[in-house]
Amino acid sequence: MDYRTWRHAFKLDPAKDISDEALEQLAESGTDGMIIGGTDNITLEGVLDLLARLRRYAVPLALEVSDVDAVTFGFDYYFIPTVLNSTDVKWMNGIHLDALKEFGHMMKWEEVATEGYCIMNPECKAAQLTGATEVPTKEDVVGYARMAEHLFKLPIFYLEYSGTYGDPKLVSAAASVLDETRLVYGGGIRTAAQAAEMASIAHTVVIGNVIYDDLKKALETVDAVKAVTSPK
Ligand code: 1GP
Repeated sequence: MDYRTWRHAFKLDPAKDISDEALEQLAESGTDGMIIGGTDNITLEGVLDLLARLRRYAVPLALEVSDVDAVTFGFDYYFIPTVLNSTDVKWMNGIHLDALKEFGHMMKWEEVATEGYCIMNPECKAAQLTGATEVPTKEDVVGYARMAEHLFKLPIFYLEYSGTYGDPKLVSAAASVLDETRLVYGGGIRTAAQAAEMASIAHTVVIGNVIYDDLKKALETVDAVKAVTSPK
């Protein structure tokens, strides 16, 4: 299933342990895609382990690249984050240039999608790492969304609240200015109701940490999202 139609995705952290039983339940839950990605201690070994254990299922798999040394063949998609509100150009295009110089000749561009990240929670690891230390205002969010769609023509605008539940009004503000670019929401979803709320505003909803804290609750988000009509 093409990532441009995903409504629900689970994000698995290769640095965290998870049982085969849990992986099976997640992969067969009806979710539209599984994203492998994290911030700390991402190793090729960890990525390969999840890839090998998930590839037996039909669910599409995407690698969200955070460390070039942990990239491998075998995924359906490669999501490349560029942090629009980072204060360090390294996280916007720096490591990207290094990666392209080394691997550009062997990339299959139809498998690659760039995600314009707007990091909303300055406490999260990704914010600390990339220097996204100021909370973007509503005007900032709208500006970044327009930047993603109109200036950079990115396929994905990712509002990243990682670890905290976002403000639906702010997410709506981003949604209201996007036509072509997909709005992906991630962060702090711990219940089916929260998943449904964000799915009524964003095109794709990403479920992360609750997988490791409360698998049952994580699985409940799938039907909750599917029950909601996708925004335009
Ligand atoms: C993290 O957006 C995802 O990159 C999901 O966030 O872990 O808070 O669910 P949570």
